Amino acid sequence: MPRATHLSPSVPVLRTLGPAGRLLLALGAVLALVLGVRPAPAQAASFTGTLAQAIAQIPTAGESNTGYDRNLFPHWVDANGDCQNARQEVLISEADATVMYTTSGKCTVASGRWYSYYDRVSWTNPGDVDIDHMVPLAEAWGSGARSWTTARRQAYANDLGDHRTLVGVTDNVNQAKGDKDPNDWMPTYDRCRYVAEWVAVKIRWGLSADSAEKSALSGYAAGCSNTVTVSTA
Ligand SMILES: [Ca+2]
Ligand SMILES: [Ca+2]
Ligand SMILES: [Ca+2]
Repeated sequence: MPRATHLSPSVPVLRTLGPAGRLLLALGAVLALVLGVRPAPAQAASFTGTLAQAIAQIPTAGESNTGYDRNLFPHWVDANGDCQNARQEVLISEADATVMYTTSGKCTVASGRWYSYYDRVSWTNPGDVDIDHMVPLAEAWGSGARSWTTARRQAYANDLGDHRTLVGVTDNVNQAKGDKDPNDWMPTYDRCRYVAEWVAVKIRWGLSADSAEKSALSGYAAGCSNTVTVSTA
């Protein structure tokens, strides 16, 4: 018998029911309203929790950098077409002093002041500031981005939608970090912030973590009181 017959009784069926049957039907309808009509939950669009809960949220998986090439993550792009590429956009948004530009077109930053929290140093020449991919491109590749489209990898490499993905830091500190995850490299200062931002970026982009990285994150997190709130990209 077609299932729809059960779910949508016709009026003649109602007429054949006694008062008790109609009452049961009405109760069923109320129950359906309370329990049944909520749409199935969509994939979580955001996460909020303690740092430990956030770490638990990240799937554990082995990483492989086979096939990685920096060019598979096109950057820096100018997604909104205002002539400022993503590097310039981050410099402009993170500056804590008035930004000067190389030309009146304001495409390229000439000077300002940027605080690198990894080493607690400020710079006024943008040439001293690297825009760090919090989760390095090679790390992203190994922990999930190898199965993405180039368009999604480009969105990741130029992510202006969450200030934690791209962070202006002292150039030689960024170079020391290289492609390393928190099991192999940590900044000198503000490690709780660093771990919380690392974890937020991994959740935002649905990236996994290898087991050594997870252990390292949990070890650092044990001494942190941070909470993590993040929207998925
Ligand atoms: Ca732009
Ligand atoms: Ca802009
Ligand atoms: Ca890793």
